[in-house]
Amino acid sequence: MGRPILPGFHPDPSVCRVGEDYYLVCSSFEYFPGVPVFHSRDLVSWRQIGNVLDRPSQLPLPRDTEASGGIYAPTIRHHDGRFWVITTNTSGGGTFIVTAERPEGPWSEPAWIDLPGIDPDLAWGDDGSCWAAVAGTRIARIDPVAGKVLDGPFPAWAGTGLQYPEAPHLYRIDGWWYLLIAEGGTERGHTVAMARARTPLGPWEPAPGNPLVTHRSTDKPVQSTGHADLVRAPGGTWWMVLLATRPRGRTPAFHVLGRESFLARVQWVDGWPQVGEVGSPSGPPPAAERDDFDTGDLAPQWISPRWRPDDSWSLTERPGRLTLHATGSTLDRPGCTFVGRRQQHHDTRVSTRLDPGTATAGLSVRLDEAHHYDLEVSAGVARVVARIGPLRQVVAEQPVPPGPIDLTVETRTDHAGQGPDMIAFRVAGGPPLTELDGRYLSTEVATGFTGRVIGLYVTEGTASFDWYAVEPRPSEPA
Ligand code: 6LW
Repeated sequence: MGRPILPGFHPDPSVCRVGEDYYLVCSSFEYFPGVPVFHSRDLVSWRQIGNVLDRPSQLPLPRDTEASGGIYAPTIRHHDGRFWVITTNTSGGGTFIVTAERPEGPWSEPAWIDLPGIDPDLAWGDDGSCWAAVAGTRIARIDPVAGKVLDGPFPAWAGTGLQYPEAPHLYRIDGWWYLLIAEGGTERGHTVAMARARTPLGPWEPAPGNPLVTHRSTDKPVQSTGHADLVRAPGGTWWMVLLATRPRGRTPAFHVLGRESFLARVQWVDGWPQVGEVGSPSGPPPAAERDDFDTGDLAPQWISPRWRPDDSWSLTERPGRLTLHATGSTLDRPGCTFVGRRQQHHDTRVSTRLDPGTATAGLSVRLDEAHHYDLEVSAGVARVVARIGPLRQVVAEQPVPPGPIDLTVETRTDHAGQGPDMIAFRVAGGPPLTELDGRYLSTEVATGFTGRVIGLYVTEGTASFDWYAVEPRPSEPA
């Protein structure tokens, strides 16, 4: 079937290598902290080691930042003994560069740069000149430290004529400047294409084999392949990371995990890359995860929409628990206290032990403010609430005893293509209160660039959570 290297909402991957170590970043949109950083030794197994943007001074997201606004496609490079990330805050400030000595951080404050456009790239010439490319495609010579455009931007190769030429990356290889882009838009028509020139200013010669990658109009289980970056392994082999989706269920299929990161082998033939199968059947199998909230800080996987005010959460108020304080907002509006992790597997069970006290709190499967299913406890009653577009409804209710209670959501996708995607909700390990069709929490319904996040929330009062556990279910095919 083709396994992702980073399942769940991890789009727009960019990768670099330092010695034997690979580092990868991807887009984070309206979530804080932003731009997750991963480490790998083999390009297949990745571990998140931090977030590039972990302070509000680096990630000023207005409270009304739209879902799928915020941080678009970053590029990570290692140059001159430092790591460099260039990305765009589409909700304020535009494009900026941050640097770090170590990829886990701390990363610098932003150097904002007046270079309109998304999907910025950074590349250095043999003479030390630094070039930035943006979607469109336009290329400028820049001073990456001062955040200044020195020359340009100049128009560059903008693809074979498909819509949305974007995601440019420049590489200096064997005396050429190669320009890799995505075309066709991030949906089913997505492609990867390439051109080369002797200077960053052209003239550009398109690859004879364009598109280098596309799954459009095929029945492959991995779709929307595009937005790629290349990396050379120490032994001289080349690899591509790129985004793709895994639509499932009855036609037209839906994808519920957002755009995920995949790997493909690259071989150079007559000066151009040829790209192998996207997605490794031998990749790491889905792994269980558990957080007992016993550490001093939240693990880097925990994300919150827009901002996570210091007074909204605590790991010390009740040691060994995550305590959340309501802010006055709800999951239907920006500003709610919500701490979650990306849903990474089609078939998974996510559980938590909630001590609700007198609060209204629970476990939510969230795509955005207008698309979420919530299993919550309030005043001795557990209920399932469905918010789908303009509609909000309590779907099931059940009385529960006072004190800590286990909440579970189970997701189940129909891999045979006959039926819907299901989400079941249980309290205290009992039978499901109800099952809801998960296709309403898909990108095809909600639109946007993110994917599902399953998280802990409170809308009234103060509640604490003892642990959070993810168990991928065995039905997940490779
Ligand atoms: C983006 C663009 C894209 O920055 O989607 O798939 C946009 N590619 O390159 C948001 O991820």
